[in-house]
Amino acid sequence: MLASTPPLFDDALDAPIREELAPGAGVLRGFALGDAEDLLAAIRRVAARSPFRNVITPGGRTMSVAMTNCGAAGWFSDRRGYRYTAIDPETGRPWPPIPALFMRLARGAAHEAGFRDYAPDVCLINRYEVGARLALHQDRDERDRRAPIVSVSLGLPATFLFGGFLRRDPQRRVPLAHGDVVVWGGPSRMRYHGVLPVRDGVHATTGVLRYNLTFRVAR
Ligand code: MD6
Ligand code: FE
Repeated sequence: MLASTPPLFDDALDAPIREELAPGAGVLRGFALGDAEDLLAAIRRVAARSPFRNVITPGGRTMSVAMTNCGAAGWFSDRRGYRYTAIDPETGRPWPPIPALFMRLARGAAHEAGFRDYAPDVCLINRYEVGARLALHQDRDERDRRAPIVSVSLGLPATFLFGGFLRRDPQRRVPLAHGDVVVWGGPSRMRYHGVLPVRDGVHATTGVLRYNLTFRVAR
């Protein structure tokens, strides 16, 4: 676990440098860079089967972030609440399987951060247009709240808000760029976090969009 291992100071210049955010949480800068184009192609294939949609919160607000999922279950929300479903409510069919590349990347990143044998069963895919944001929240709908979340940023940069265990705790602002991976588990798993509104810009690969993959052990 990140919490119990000393920091690794890699000699190799091309090795990702781990930036610890808190015990159990860290950023692997550029970890997904080499796979970025293939990841985006895989996202398009998933979205061809389970399209991006802007779900409604239980409070009745439409989320600015568009979402889809792959895996044995997917995260969904409507007026009845937040939950994981085995069937995509929009298509009536199971969510597409997690692409092999996604699994390799998620396992590799978790391993790099000290979490062995990571076996996510859900990958939530978020798509941010300019101005889209994710309000401060805890990821608390998963059964296993110790297993890490692996979070992959693609496209336009964003500012990740990284807080404490209470909503009112102060937050750090963590810039996340194309290819950065955040691993988030152990004692930090229940920290509040969010994403500031994505700023205007154009990314060479994704244009005016930011994508984020978050892998979870949900069921
Ligand atoms: C995002 N990420 O970066 C949204 N949750 O687009 C999350 O909500 C998140 O990045 C838990 C752990 C890492 C994350
Ligand atoms: Fe989250």
